[in-house]
Amino acid sequence: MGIRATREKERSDEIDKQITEDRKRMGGDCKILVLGVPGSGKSTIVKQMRIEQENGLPESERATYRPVIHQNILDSVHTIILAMHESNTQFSTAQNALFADRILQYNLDETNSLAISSEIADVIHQFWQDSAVHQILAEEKDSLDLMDNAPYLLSDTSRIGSPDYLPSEVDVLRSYKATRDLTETKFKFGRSALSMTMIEVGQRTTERRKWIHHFESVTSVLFCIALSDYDKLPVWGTDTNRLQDSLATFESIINCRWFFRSSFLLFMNKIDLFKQKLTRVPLERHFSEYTGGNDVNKAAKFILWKFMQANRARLSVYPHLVQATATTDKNNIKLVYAAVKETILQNAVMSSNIFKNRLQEVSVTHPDDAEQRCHAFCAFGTCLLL
Ligand SMILES: Nc1nc2c(ncn2[C@@H]2O[C@H](COP(=O)(O)OP(=O)(O)OP(=O)(O)O)[C@@H](O)[C@H]2O)c(=O)[nH]1
Ligand SMILES: [Mg+2]
Repeated sequence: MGIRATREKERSDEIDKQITEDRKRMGGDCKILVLGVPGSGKSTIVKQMRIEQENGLPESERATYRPVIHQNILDSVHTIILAMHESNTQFSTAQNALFADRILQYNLDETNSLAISSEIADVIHQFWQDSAVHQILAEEKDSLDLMDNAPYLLSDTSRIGSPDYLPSEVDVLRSYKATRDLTETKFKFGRSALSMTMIEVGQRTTERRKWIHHFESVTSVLFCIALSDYDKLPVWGTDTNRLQDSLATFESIINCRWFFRSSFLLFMNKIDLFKQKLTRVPLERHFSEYTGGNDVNKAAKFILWKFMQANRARLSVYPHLVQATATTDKNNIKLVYAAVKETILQNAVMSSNIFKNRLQEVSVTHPDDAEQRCHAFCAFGTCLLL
């Protein structure tokens, strides 16, 4: 073996050793923080990945979503009725007006496992057939604070309201319950030694201070944005839109010192709703510098560009367009796995002695500076390929 080949072998062995040590240090488990503004689809993405990996959700778990879905239906109908009252919209029949009053007075019954009765399910079904309801939805859909999947749930109230209803996987993905506490979901990859824990943090600004210091050693941050949020008012305050709010959150997180060794997966979610909305609400109305019309690719690229501009720390960002409610998308978990592996490798290379020596060779004066690290990493990568 020549001197050069021996040196290559030594380098390769040293990297392998470093990766093994890193894994041992992390107990073979990588932490992925799932972040994003409320309602951006964090829980749905994690649920979708579980369905993908475990070939569905157990019946017992799906059954726990029944009261959540029933509450979602009731909340959605209440929102629509109140909007109709506010705008003095008349129901098509006097009977539907009476139905609306009944629905408003109805609360989920604790003695009936917090489920809607089949009788009220019928009433909601009748209500949903009223043309005035659809008219107000067409006119005010974008200003109503209605949950995204209300039309999906309301159009299926007869099935969902039946006494033996068991939610399907799609129903579970379309339901909404705000995450209040920290939730952890573990994933294992086939026969690989690597496992990951996805951590979703209940998003309340005041809570952020409590959790942020716990996550110094996260391998990757999975940041969710809801593309269709560009015309929605922010959850807190009223001066911008939820997508701007999301951008500001992303900017503060990606440039935060806790994550300087992490990679970012940017999941651009709700592409289905985004496509529909672009034809109704021009993106340029909310982002004046955008000029691409209602072309969904141009619009998504523009939003990605805005987010990439916020990446001053120049961390690795893996963007991905996604519809979290689709059970057919099988690539999310593979993408996360690939990003996590690459991040571990990069971190291993950067902490190895040979990398430190290389830092001196390529005149890196401040190894903590992201740009210099990136430059050194590229130089080192090139030298590995020689
Ligand atoms: N149509 C559609 N709905 C989606 C998509 N992703 C998420 N949703 C819906 O958006 C709502 C909110 O999703 P969640 O995953 O609960 O959002 P979250 O970010 O966990 O929200 P918090 O826990 O409150 O922070 C749910 O009703 C989901 O079904 C999507 O790609 N398309
Ligand atoms: Mg959640």
